[in-house]
Amino acid sequence: MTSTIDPKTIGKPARTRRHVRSLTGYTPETDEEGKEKWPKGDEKVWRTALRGLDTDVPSITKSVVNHVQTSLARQAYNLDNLGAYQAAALSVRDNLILNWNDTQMHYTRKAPKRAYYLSLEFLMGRTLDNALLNLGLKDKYQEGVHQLGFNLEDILEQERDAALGNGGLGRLAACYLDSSASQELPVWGYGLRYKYGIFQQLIGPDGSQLEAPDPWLQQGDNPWELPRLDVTYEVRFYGHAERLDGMKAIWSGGQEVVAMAYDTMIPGYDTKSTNNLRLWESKPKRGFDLQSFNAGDYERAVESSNSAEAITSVLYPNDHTTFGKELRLKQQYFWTAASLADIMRRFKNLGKPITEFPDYVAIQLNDTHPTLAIPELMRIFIDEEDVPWDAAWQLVTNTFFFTNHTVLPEALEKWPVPLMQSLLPRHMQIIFDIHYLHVAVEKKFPGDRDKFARMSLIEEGYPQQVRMANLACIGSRKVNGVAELHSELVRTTIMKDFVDYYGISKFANVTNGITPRRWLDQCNPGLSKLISETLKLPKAAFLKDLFKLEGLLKFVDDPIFQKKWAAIKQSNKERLAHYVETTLGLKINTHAMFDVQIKRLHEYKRQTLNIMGVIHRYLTLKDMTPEQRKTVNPKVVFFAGKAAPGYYIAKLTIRLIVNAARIINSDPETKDILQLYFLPDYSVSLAEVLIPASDISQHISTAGTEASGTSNMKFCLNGGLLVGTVDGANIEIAEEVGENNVFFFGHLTPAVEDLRYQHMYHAVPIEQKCPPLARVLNEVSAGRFGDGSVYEPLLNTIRQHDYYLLTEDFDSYIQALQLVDEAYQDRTEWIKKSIRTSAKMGKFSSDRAIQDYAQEYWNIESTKPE
Ligand code: NBG
Repeated sequence: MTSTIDPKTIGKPARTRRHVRSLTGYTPETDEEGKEKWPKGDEKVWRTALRGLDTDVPSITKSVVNHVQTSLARQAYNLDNLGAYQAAALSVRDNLILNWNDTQMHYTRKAPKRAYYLSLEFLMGRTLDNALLNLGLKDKYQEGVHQLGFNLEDILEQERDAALGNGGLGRLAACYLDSSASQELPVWGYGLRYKYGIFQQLIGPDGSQLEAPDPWLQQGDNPWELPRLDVTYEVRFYGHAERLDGMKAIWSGGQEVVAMAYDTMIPGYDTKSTNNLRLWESKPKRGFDLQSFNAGDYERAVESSNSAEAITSVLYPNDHTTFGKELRLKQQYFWTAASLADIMRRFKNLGKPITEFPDYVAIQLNDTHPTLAIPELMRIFIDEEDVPWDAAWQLVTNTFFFTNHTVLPEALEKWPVPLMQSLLPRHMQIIFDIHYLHVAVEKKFPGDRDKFARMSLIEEGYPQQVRMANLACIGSRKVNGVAELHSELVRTTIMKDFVDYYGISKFANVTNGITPRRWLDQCNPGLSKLISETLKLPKAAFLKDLFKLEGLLKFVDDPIFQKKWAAIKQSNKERLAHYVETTLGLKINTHAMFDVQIKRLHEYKRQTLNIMGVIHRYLTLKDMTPEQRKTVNPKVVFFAGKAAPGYYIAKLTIRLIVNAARIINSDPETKDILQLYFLPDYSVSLAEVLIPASDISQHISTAGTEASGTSNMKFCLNGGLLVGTVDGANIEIAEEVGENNVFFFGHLTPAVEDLRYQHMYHAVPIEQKCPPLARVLNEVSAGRFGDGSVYEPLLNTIRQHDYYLLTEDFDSYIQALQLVDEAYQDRTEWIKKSIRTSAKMGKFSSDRAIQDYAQEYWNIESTKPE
């Protein structure tokens, strides 16, 4: 024995690990006659020992109890709801893994063209309930856990949301995974496994939003993921790129970190197909930096491991904004590099020539966040695969597809050239090379230098910036927006020059969709059951083909059906009231109309318009006599949503809502007819309680700003009506359900630009322009809802410039709300509208949206394991 160690061995594994692939991607070898060989031991012994799915109650209880005993090391004596959740989850996961294994094996054997959905966000919510539904085992597990002394509902409540996303963009990605698996399409998701997802929102004593880290992994093991120690790639940052002959280069030096895969099973509904969501975690390549250690600098040595781990430590809590943060750029490259390395390895296993890459691989870029995949694939083709530049560009532009999710100018990603040059020197070269190739544009539009400047990948300035949307556009085969109006705006504004250059056919639309499994059956089981009974169809029929809901139109005038429909809405309102009472200790009038606005806090979404409307209503009620008040339709207004931690105005809006709620809810004159709630910590799970309970929901963005919206579809599917502007998917919803079933107001998109110009250069004082709104602002200023001076910066956004045009839309908004009140008085007519609305939601299933992508973009086909 010796007490010294050889520094060369520090950080190295004791034994080198063999690269043994577990789980996915194995195919059997064949003998000389082409018969498949059993790989090891006695085939018979193996076959009798292999297990199948647990689908009957006794095997389910057995499996749950086995997990209690072994995986959890517990007994019936000390098993609480959390333990029961964990055991049930592990047991369900066993089933998922079997299906997942078969599906992956099937893909490997069949080698179909696959699509990869690259998204920096996947807002999955809870998994257990969805897995049970998709496996068709909900009733069995209900019975099984009941026999073990538990209640399934309580167990489901134990699960923490996986909240690796900010809002609509991340939830859309989650819905698309569900639809891909449900339609047996070979689609994988690729993202990052953040240690902390979107922050937990708390409300402080003064009504402000406070942020705490999201503890989603703190329950111990996450049963829904498989750490894949055998799937790792090295990712380089910094260093230098040395050009060789031609377009090739060698990139070396710098820092290398390791990406390790975590796989999450994505079960399809009513099918064995179970797809994969692969999330990458960053790790240091070595435990620490040996050179620093040898030089006696222990702290520096550990730093490098910290900096590697930092890459996937936290989801950026911004939506619609990106700052030039180095760590964010590192996240984007880390994720795209690992994903492409993985995709390339899988492609190479097929043994096909590299020129066939786009015949086997389609990659969807979810917004500009994964755009670095374009220069990265160029780098792989050119530097590693020896593909000539033009051929490589041809392959790349046949592989990628790009979805744009916003036209807000502040949301278009740009990265400073110096930052990119230092972090990704080789990619910066490639981007410049693509840029020079761009002279073709000059040829097509000779002399139009402005056009060329607008289309350039580089924005001039100090510093120069790389425009990611332009790069995503030229590197992709197709570009799409997410609702008709939005796609039209993409074509006529941010991508106009590219439309002139490439022609219109490259720029299309795929209207967003939502999964009816989670957003109808799971969140509203009562309604799903009623629909099934009424249509005399098994649930699967309409959960797989949402157009079947049209059958409900026949029952619109049936008083018995109307009554049942209304009873379900009522019980969902009571469920929400119960939630608010148990979590916040507040009592809600469930006979009032429930009016809901839930989404990220953002000026363009105009929660401010809503709260000003509520205050206006309050002031109007206060002006009434007690007799007049008796005739008023009681209303409860709910808000929920998070503000980006650095978004001052959005946070002030929350503060105003919370403080207005305190005053309004405690005013004895009005509290029976108007209540206001801000529900903290909005999440997928909270949405599942709120959405089925709403009578009316608000989607009131300034026209032309909300690309689509997806909660609007969820509310309508659950029989809630919509008050909104002529924006995003609201328009298509109205087209489907008929304009007399929605409440539209406000200026239209073409007017917005002129109005903003007027506000800028010919401003009319708010007192003249919109006296009722001026009164509301004055009351807030005067301190009616606590210290008015706090709100001045928020109020001034309306008084000065009013970029989001509240003063222009306030009057018509108040009128629309009045129409809502009047319509609600005629309850039968309201219920009819509600039924008609749900019945016409077929178009908004994410199954339809995914089929659009699969057929029109990716060119992939359904295929399922035996
Ligand atoms: C959001 C839009 C929404 C849209 C979702 C999903 C971003 C950048 N965009 O209107 O604001 O519904 O994307 O497409 O998060």
